[in-house]
Amino acid sequence: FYGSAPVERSASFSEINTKDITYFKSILRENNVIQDPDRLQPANTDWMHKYQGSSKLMLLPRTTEEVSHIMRYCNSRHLAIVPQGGNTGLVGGSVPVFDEVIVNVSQMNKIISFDKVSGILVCEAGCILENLESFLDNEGFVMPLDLGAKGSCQIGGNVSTNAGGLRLLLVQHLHENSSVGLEAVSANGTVMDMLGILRKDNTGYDLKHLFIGSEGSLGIVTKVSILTPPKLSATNLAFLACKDYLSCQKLLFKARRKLGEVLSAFEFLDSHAMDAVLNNLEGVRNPLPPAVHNFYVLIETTGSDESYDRERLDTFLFRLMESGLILDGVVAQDINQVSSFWRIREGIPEALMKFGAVYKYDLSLPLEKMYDLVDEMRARLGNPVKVVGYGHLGDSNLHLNITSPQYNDDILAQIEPFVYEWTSKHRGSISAEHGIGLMKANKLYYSKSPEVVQLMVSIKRLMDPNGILNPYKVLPHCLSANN
Ligand code: FAD
Ligand code: 2HG
Ligand code: ZN
Repeated sequence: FYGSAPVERSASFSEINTKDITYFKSILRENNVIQDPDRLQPANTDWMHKYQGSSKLMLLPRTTEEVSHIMRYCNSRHLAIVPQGGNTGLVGGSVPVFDEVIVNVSQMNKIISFDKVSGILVCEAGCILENLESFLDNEGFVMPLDLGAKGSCQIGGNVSTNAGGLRLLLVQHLHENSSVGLEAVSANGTVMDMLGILRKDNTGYDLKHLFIGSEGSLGIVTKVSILTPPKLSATNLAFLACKDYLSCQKLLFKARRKLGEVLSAFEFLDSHAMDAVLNNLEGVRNPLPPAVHNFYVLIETTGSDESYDRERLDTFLFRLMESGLILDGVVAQDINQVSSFWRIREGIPEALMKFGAVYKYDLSLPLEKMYDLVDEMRARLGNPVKVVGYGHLGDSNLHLNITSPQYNDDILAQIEPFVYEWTSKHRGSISAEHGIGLMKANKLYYSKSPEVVQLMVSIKRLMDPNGILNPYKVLPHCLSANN
């Protein structure tokens, strides 16, 4: 595995035998016990085609009770498990490392309830994000998160990775959304109901937070309740060009002051990301031809007063064009243009994959330093490696992507540990939103103190004493519960 120290299969885990298969067939529908290699292959391979497991078994439970039976049995047999949702994770967390049993909750995809007064949605963990978005759209509400992977990722996966995404400025982090509740099944099969649909509930430890962002290492999330805001009628999207990174920063500063509460997204991409999208994705065209600019920014506003919000944005953009902070720009005139602008930003990961191998770094860094890392990396690596910078500027979240025709140890040695040391030196985080997974399990110390890592290990040992849940992930390998 590139990007992680070699890891050995833990001898504490059993191997699947025919009795196990018979048991699983007795508690699940027979066609939800998958042994067919053709169906296992995509579940063993991650979205980037970087991590490859060799699981011989995937289970598709349909109810919390079925998940509970699976866990109880696997725990007693010491069978390791990988919880899997849409398998869009970018850190090697959602696929087996060896022969772990894949437990995929995609069949648990029902909406349980929606309260139009409170805006609280309760659903099963396997609901696909885009389906929830469409459901809520019909009800006049929106999901409080949005990501490029919405067509495949599941709400259980989103909660388990504490996914951020494109509209964190408008909505809150899942940890802050006052009504995110969940139901989870622990390693020994116990069902924990923390679904809470109340805005206020100070009855002791708020344990749902342990599951938000724990990447399947503490339990399987089976249901989610989430506070959804009403859909506001006035959305505007501008696609802008800037001459340098400093101008992007100044633009953010001014957008925060002048657009204030209606500013719902502020994304940036450099010319290398733009090139990748224009050259590698079908049907995408440059909204600002003919010039090629160094940086592009997407600004979205979301409010309730259509004409006032539009005027506010137009005045803001006009002044910045006059002052030279923006070199060129266009505001989307209709829904098709809105999606074509978003397609450019959301399509970057897919476009980069066409170059071959992609080394991905998802970093939180102080805004003013963020792009220095991209420049330094470019100088360090030289040609023909492509170094691309883009991300959620409004959240100080850089996506540094480096592409080469194949994964290569020499390139990796040029990137790591440099990138982690650089991030740590600037007091950044080595994972802003994608999580730790397998890729960064041994890198945790760059962002967390030894005392905090030790506490994480103690919690893992308490909740999963046999270490069956997503082994080799999240925690440094030498400290994993099964060691
Ligand atoms: P998976 O990939 O299946 O799993 C991810 C992790 O969660 C694994 O560790 C898995 O074991 C665990 N898990 C999954 N389901 C459960 C469950 N029910 N219970 C317990 N553990 C579970 N991420 C962002 O934060 N912001 C973005 O903007 C963003 N954009 C993306 C764009 C693209 C094109 C792609 C491919 C990925 C993007 N991601 C982004 C990363 C990824 O989509 C998110 O992390 C997403 O939340 C993962 O959901 P999933 O259902 O695919 O989970
Ligand atoms: C995004 O913001 C995703 O597009 C993916 O978080 C970022 O692929 C990446 O590096
Ligand atoms: Zn992102």
